[in-house]
Amino acid sequence: MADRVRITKPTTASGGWGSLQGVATILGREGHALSTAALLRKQNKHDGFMCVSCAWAKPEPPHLAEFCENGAKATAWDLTSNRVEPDFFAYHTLAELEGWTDHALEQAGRLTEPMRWDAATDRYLPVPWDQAFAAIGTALRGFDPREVVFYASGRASNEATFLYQLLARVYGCNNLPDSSNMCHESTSVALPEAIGVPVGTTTLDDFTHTDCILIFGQNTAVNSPRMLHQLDDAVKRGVPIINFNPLREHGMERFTDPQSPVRMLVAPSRQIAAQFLQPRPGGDLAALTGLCKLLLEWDAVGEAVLDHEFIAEHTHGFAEFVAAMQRFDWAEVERHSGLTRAALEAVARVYAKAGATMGIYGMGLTQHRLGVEAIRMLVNLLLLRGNIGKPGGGICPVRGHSNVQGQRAVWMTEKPELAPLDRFAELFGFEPPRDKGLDVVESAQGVIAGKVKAVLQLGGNLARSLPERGLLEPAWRRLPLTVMITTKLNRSHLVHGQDAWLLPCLSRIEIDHQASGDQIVSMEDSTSGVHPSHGQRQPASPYLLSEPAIIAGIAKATLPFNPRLDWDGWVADYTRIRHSIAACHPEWYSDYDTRMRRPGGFPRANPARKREWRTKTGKAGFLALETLEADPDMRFDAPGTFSLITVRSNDQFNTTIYGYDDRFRGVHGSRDIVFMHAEDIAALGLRAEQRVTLETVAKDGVPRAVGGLQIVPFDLPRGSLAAYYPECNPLLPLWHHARQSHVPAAKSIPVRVRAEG
Ligand SMILES: Nc1nc2c(c(=O)[nH]1)N[C@H]1C(S)=C(S)[C@@H](COP(=O)(O)OP(=O)(O)OC[C@H]3O[C@@H](n4cnc5c(=O)[nH]c(N)nc54)[C@H](O)[C@@H]3O)O[C@H]1N2
Ligand SMILES: Nc1nc2c(c(=O)[nH]1)N[C@H]1C(S)=C(S)[C@@H](COP(=O)(O)OP(=O)(O)OC[C@H]3O[C@@H](n4cnc5c(=O)[nH]c(N)nc54)[C@H](O)[C@@H]3O)O[C@H]1N2
Ligand SMILES: [Mo]
Repeated sequence: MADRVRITKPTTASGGWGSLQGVATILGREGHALSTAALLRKQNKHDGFMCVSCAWAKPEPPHLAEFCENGAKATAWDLTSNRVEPDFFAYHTLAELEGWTDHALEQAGRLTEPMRWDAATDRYLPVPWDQAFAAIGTALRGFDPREVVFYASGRASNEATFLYQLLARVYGCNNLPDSSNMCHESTSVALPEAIGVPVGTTTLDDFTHTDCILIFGQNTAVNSPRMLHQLDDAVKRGVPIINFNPLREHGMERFTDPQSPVRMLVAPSRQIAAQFLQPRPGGDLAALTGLCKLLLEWDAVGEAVLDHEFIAEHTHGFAEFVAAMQRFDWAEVERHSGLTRAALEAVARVYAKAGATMGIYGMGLTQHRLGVEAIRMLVNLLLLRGNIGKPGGGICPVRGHSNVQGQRAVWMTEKPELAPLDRFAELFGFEPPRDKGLDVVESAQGVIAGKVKAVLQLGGNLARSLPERGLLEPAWRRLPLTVMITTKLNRSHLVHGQDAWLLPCLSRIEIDHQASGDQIVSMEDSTSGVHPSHGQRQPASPYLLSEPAIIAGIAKATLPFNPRLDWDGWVADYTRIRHSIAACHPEWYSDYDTRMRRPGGFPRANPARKREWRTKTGKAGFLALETLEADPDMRFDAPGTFSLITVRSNDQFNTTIYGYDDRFRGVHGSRDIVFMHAEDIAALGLRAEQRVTLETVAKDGVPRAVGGLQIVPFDLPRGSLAAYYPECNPLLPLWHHARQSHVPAAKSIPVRVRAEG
């Protein structure tokens, strides 16, 4: 059984001494405090490396220390002095390792050599690179390409990712799911229809001009802490910040700047959120509807709160939208949002008076059954006052992985219409497949049904990050081939296919030496800024290859010879990869290599910023909503049914668990917990710290349960629960995903609570 939880008062200030202590602890634990501390000064700097943690924008000029507690942890975790060398497996069979925690697996250290699973001994054994490529190539040539999935987790560079998607397409499929499929795909579906681009419109500059910031379901202090600088600057200017989050996230309430030692000593932490509203999970759809209704009502009685000029010139669908808003009554808005009309009026008043306004959001909007619709409603609200394409205003999806936005931009996508296939054909002399590929949910369905035969992973840990663990794990073990391009050991390497490979790669922080010299790679941040990243450290092992070199090795061993696909030339000099990317899409990437090297990199073109709407009608689109229910197919009001939110702690990066504390939520020593409202605890006759089992409420006959969770009382709406991802992923049915984008609805899982023992 897991460790017992220790509950304390939450740390109220993000940043500050707590954050510095967190950095010091992790640096010490990973065994090289001083040298890593020196390295951190290079983090997110133009001549340094881009952080491997989040995708938040990199200002130019940067702050003196452009890193945060969690970025420092991520750097130290990559550069650990621990190693998993082949003799590690002489001591540990995979069956034994399955008993290890996810934390212990990754903490064992960096993988050093390519390895293949040996069934006779149940161990990974080293294999030279050329033999590994030859064997993988032979295996891949034996499959129908449509049975093979090429997954990427959002960390790999634009250069590696471009080669990876080319490998898949020349091989013959568009099965290119990305971590984005579990994350911001709702954004990629919602925004093109609304404003003609799949990405946000704001830049760092907008933070200095904005008059109001609305944040929906994004936990800045934990998941993109460097953004606290921009929020803090805005607060100093008196800009109201209004937060919508079912959980009272203490890290979002106060902030002390760890970069300002004087302020840490003399000044109390500064209040970040001016107003904090706690909707029900998925209640944002109704809350946003309420806000829009209020503006429409006030404008109708003569208060000039709408930007009619903008609406007339730049939008379509306004009349239908107004009619739809009128169909919902206030009782419905209040019931579905869990917020009172008065609370929404207080927010609408601030918004109606504010000049430029930004709408920031994260997984709290995207990971719902109606995640796409919720984003469209936020755009509706912004459009009402002309807040897209004006300085200080705009929509700001906060991306997750450090290069997830860049990956989708360089055509890591299962949707063939989003890739310049004709250009690929012309430039590289092959006929790209034109049929739609599998996204993450469809890939997992294919694995369970036995239709998918092989999965390649460029990073990531699908055995942990995907829904439906109970059905997926046994199916995964039946896969004929799994190939993992990876830095560290994780669960997906233990729950492996029949023929299983570990191909260890360089971390981005390491020096990548190729025939033409040391290489630079590039990535795109949440505000479409493309930046270079220079490796700084000697590789963890002399046997490691870079991601581009591994992809090229597989490609050459798998694909027929084609002189226009210069795999060796690309690997010898990544500048050539950037030239190829630029040739595929000059509007975005002309002079890629030159522009990337300028201080601050370059912004990828974004027509919506200039109010150029590349939608079907040539205008920005209002969406007329049909329902306010968070999940029209599920009854959350049935007695005993709770809506479970799965969240990240301050001590993890996705499936990478750094430790067992979550100081912002006052949780220490365990992740096997469930947050619950005090009155719900009492109503069910339970008590704090008691262990319970959660069971999914679904009628498909699949048993889904997670046990051993200790109750932690927390400030969240009654009827909702929160617990940690990935521990609770067995509860998430594969079909419980956003209707339009297929993003797993990880923020509203219908569950029941059962007392244990
Ligand atoms: N340190 C660290 N940084 C990270 C990551 C990490 O794991 N650790 N992960 C990276 C990745 S891949 C991503 S995608 C991002 C994720 O960053 P976020 O988008 O912040 O994701 P989460 O922490 O999953 O959830 C965000 C917030 O949504 C709230 N929420 C849940 N349901 C609702 C709802 O219905 N409505 C509203 N309004 N809010 C809701 C939760 O309480 C939580 O505070 O962070 C990236 N950065
Ligand atoms: N219930 C629930 N499920 C979720 C979520 C949720 O909020 N709730 N969030 C979803 C989201 S937003 C995301 S993005 C996904 C993430 O899902 P994944 O992309 O599958 O998982 P990660 O934990 O980001 O991947 C971690 C692994 O990547 C490998 N790795 C690390 N660095 C590198 C590198 O430089 N190169 C290579 N090749 N490999 C590397 C390491 O082996 C590490 O173990 O999970 C999703 N799943
Ligand atoms: Mo993500």
